[in-house]
Amino acid sequence: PFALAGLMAAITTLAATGQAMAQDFKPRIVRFGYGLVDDSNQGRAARFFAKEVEKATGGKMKVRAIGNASLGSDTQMQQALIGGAQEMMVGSTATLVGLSPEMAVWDTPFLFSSTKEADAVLDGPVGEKVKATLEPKGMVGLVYWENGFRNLTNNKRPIAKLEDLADVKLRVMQNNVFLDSFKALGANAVPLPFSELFTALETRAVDGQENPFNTVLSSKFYEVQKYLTISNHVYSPWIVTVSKKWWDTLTPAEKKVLQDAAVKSREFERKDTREEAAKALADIKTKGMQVNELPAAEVGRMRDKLATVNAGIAKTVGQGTWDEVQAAVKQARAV
Ligand code: TF8
Repeated sequence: PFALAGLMAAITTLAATGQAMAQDFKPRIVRFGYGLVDDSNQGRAARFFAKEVEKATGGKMKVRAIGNASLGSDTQMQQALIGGAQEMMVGSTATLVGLSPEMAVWDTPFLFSSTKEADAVLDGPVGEKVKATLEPKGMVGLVYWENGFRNLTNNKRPIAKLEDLADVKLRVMQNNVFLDSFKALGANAVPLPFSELFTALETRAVDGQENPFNTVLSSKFYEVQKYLTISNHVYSPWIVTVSKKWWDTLTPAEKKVLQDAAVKSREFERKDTREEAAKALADIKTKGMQVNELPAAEVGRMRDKLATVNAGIAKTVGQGTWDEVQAAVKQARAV
């Protein structure tokens, strides 16, 4: 009977805490926008995040994961977050460079050579520091997700040597590092929002693009692209952000729920992305794309050519941030 009484007391306490917690949360609708299709690593992680938040708030805070750039391209959503017209989004760090120049450091070609390095640096002190530069611009960065290592696709030919890029009209993200990088490689680089990319490829307005395997699959680029060249020329992070205007209206308990769910979503997303990427090449071949690996010697030439953009990146992000990132990579590599 004694044990039973203890158990009853414990249950009562639990119920009371549960109730008090539910009362901590006001009913809120959170519009969480993203650019890829629903059936993508981005979409799956956005829905995972939504479920976590609903669970933690007893259904009070409802996250609507809205994909396909239905709420706008990355840059349009950023403006909506800053203005307070939208609560949350996830998108490329590369599209934030116009607002926060420090973000350009993640666009450094060949910065990371493994996902282990990427995780350590992005989740470490310098990653936090770069993330924090968003706050004065009107956005709060929660966590980095993995977009992944980028590879080339195009309709002209397999890229077997650098010179093969010469007359390729290549879509790049809207950011000077990407523009300068591909110009340095000799391609005809054209900046375009991701939301316009499929149509641009389909109508042959551009010949090619570069993105991780996952996106080549989820966005069905294999339908409109013949050749895929494995180059792994840069690792792209995504970043989950919140409107600062809206963030400032939240209680500490609500902020904590979002932060905790974001960290859980990061673990989920990276695992999911890596599992998908590991199987992707076989899927891409089945879909009919011709796949080649950029020969090591040519990767070396690509690296050399791209090293010329590094000085520009260091200037954009500040020498201090550049040095900190380089040191963090070195440290991660040594572990
Ligand atoms: C790109 C990026 C995209 C992201 C996504 C829409 O090529 O790699 O994956 O911007 O959030 O634009």
